Amino acid sequence: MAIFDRDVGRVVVRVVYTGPPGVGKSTNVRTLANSLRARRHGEMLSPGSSGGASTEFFDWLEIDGGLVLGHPIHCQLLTTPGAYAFGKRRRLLIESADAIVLVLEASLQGMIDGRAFLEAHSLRGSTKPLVVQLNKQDTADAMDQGEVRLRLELDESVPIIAARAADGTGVRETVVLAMRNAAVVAQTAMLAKGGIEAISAPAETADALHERLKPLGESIPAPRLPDVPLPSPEIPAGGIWPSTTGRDIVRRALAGGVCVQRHDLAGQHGLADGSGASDTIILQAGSYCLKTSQRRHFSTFEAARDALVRTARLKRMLGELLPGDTVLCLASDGDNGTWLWTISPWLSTLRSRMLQADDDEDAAIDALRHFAAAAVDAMLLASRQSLILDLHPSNFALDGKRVVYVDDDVGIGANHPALGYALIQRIEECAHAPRRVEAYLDALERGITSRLHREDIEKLGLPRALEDVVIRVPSARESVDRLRTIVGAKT
Ligand SMILES: Nc1nc2c(ncn2[C@@H]2O[C@H](COP(=O)(O)OP(=O)(O)OP(=O)(O)O)[C@@H](O)[C@H]2O)c(=O)[nH]1
Ligand SMILES: [Mg+2]
Repeated sequence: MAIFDRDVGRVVVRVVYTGPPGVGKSTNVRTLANSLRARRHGEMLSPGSSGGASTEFFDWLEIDGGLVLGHPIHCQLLTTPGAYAFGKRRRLLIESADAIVLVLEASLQGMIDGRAFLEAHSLRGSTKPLVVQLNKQDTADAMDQGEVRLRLELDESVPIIAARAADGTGVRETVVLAMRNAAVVAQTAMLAKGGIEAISAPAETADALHERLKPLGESIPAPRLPDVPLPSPEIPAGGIWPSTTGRDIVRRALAGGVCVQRHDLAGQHGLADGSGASDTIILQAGSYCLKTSQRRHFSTFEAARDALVRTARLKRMLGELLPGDTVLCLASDGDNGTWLWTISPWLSTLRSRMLQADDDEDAAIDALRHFAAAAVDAMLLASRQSLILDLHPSNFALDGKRVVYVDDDVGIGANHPALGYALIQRIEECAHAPRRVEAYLDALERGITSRLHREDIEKLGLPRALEDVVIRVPSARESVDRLRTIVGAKT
């Protein structure tokens, strides 16, 4: 709330930088503290900080700049914590702002987080003026302002500034616009209330604000996790893949400070529908999935590192089937050994899409078509690169419009033992819904005809694989025969 502080003879306004965890809010203010030495009052403060990289209360920097109705302006620049656990503190800080800067990462994931953040904090259409900063333009998949405006449905009145806060680009443009917004708010308040005296009050200090925030939103206690060390961005070289971008992704995944173990998913599909039992530990951390299992526990760091190198090589061979932002990371537990974790975006699998789509014919058909495309991809990998995927819909997901393989098990071999069963199982499951079966077979036919060669079919032993499967649902027989004919036509 803009006020006139008689003691300093200035109008005091507050600009608050907010946004999801790890997007670069503190980096913005730190950069300004270094570049605006002449205009700042005192150092940048981070009260209550326990020394970690994430902000727990706020960063604070006071700078001078501009005039409002002839009175000099003094601006408090603040950041909020990004971590989900500090939501109450974040809300109070946003509430106290005259103008807001929403910092987002310019990536696809940044847009998903940004949209959720806009909604959760009602920033769209808020009475507080907003500037959006698209940070980390130096990363590979950075989007431009036009695309972001469309994706976030921001109208033209909200400025979007491209930035690389780490090297200072766009930082000053952002603060200039936000301070101008805050000055307009102050001017409007002064005119509405009848002059400077009407908004006269002592300005809040950083200490006072810290006291106000202390009782709020103690970190939400993390639920008890299995006795397995979590991945960390501090892992030494050789313990993380890809080595260049991996640390940032791990940091982002853990930035929320809350991991939830998803007992409901691990092993669930195993015994129930024949895709094998599982000893997997699955954690959800914000919009990321962290996975490990007893089979990925090694007695020495070296053995775990060998497994990481092997797994990374296989992951790379997945090509387009590898989800973006996938990381392999070792986590050591002293003498108790080392665990190999996979971190990837949290995606809904084709299996869960099929289950959710039970009453929705179009959604079910869409999931089956994607599975058919994934099956053809898997056949190509098996035939041409001897890479064996576990062909079950719970192991595939949609990453945007792309089908990806989310399981860690990738085998090497000349033939794909479960191929026939994997293809026929979907027909049997949907035998009660002829439109679904037809759409699935059409999609398989298209893929097999246009993408597989006769040599692929022969190498995979596909006709034999289909003949060998025992059909358990009599009404599926005709459709299975059609699949056999499709494959037969290629040989
Ligand atoms: N590649 C790249 N990294 C950046 C950029 N800006 C900031 N970072 C890095 O992003 C990480 C997080 O930055 P912070 O400024 O601490 O992020 P924050 O939004 O304050 O994070 P919380 O306080 O946890 O919410 C740091 O490692 C920064 O160096 C940028 O423009 N490009
Ligand atoms: Mg911060």
